[in-house]
Amino acid sequence: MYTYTRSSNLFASAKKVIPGGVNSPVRAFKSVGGAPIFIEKAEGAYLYDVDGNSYIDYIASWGPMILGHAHKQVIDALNDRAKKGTSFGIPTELETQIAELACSMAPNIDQIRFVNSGTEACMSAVRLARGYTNREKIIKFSGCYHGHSDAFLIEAGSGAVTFGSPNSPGVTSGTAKDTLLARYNDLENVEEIFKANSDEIAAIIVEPVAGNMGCVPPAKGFLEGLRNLCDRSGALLIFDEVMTGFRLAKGGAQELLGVNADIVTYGKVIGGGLPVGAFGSRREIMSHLAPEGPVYQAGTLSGNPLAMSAGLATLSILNSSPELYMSLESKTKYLKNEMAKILDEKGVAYQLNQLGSMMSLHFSNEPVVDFQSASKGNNPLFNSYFHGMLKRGVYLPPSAFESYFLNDALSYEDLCKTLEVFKDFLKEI
Ligand code: KE4
Repeated sequence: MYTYTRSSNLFASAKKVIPGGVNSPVRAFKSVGGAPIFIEKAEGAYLYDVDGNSYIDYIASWGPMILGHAHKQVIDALNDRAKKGTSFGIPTELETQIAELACSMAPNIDQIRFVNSGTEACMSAVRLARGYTNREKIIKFSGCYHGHSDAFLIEAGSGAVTFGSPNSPGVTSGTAKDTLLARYNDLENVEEIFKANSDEIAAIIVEPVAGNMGCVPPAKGFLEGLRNLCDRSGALLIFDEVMTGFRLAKGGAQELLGVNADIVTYGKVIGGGLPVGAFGSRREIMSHLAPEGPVYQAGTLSGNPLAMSAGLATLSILNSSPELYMSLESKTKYLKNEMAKILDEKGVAYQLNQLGSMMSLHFSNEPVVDFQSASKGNNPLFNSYFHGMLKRGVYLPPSAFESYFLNDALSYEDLCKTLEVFKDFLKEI
């Protein structure tokens, strides 16, 4: 039986000095109830909390830890680099090395600029698109999350929805008027918005595979339709690949789905577990960025040598092991298919969405194809599922509006253990 004494004491102390006791809202278990556990360490596919409990990890730090935790080559790269100093605010060769590698892995990107988070990457990509097109409005999709920059907190997905405040206080009406909301997988809706705002739209920003309302793959023709709308109107198409980049394939969703964006944003995997975001595009667009062009964007720790060394080690491994993606997808499909068999036997209404190494389970009898359908899930059942798995040693995302991220260190034995735990939980309901 798992006990959480030390975690609950640490949570009480944390709440005194950190708002809500966490540095990112979704970690606080607000959506699923209860109190978060505190992690002592992680290795491979396993998390170890401060009370000595271990967990099979299915969030992988919300995506970055695709190789598993404390991967030897990543840790060695960090150790070697740290001895040379941690930050200079002066260019290093490392930045060029990871930029060259990222541009070689991702389709249609000539240049890339590194920042410190996915939010910064998406915020900067929108500013670049506005500066390049000299237009002000953007289209985003309900249920998609692009970080906590003001322009995106207009019925965002992920934490903002889980947190129950889709339109965050502090976002001005002036900002909100330039963000137009569309329905994911609804091309007609996007066309209507273009008609109503024709030459004012600077960009569409979209998660090419949505991961912040659960895992919601694009409907057939959806991304191609967005591409055509942008080509016809002169708006730019921004793929937010913070989750999917270097995860769904070496070239991310662009490669897997065969649709090219104009600007692509990255985060998570590209930093190998350290704070890194990035955005890339063809040279003609990126040349608008300072110091070459007039669109300003900057950051003290952008391209930080430690973060770059973890990212470079991670991308190098991914780049040299294409079989890793097939193996990850097979493991994810196995987990999904076996969970489906168990749920069918139990007679529970469910939807299992999956693409590559991303998946999500929704207790609903309606296909989950957008934010509205994702919101119809049986949340109380989801919450008991989350806690039922947690207390049996399986750590899932603490929200029905998130995706599972499988990592390469997961073995089929871990997956079978997870399925046994799942069967045991279902006996409770
Ligand atoms: P960060 O600023 O959190 O590094 O990235 C923002 C972001 C941008 N775009 C997409 C598609 C994202 O999923 C994210 C962040 N993802 C969430 C999890 N759904 C991060 C977890 C958290 O907020 O703590």
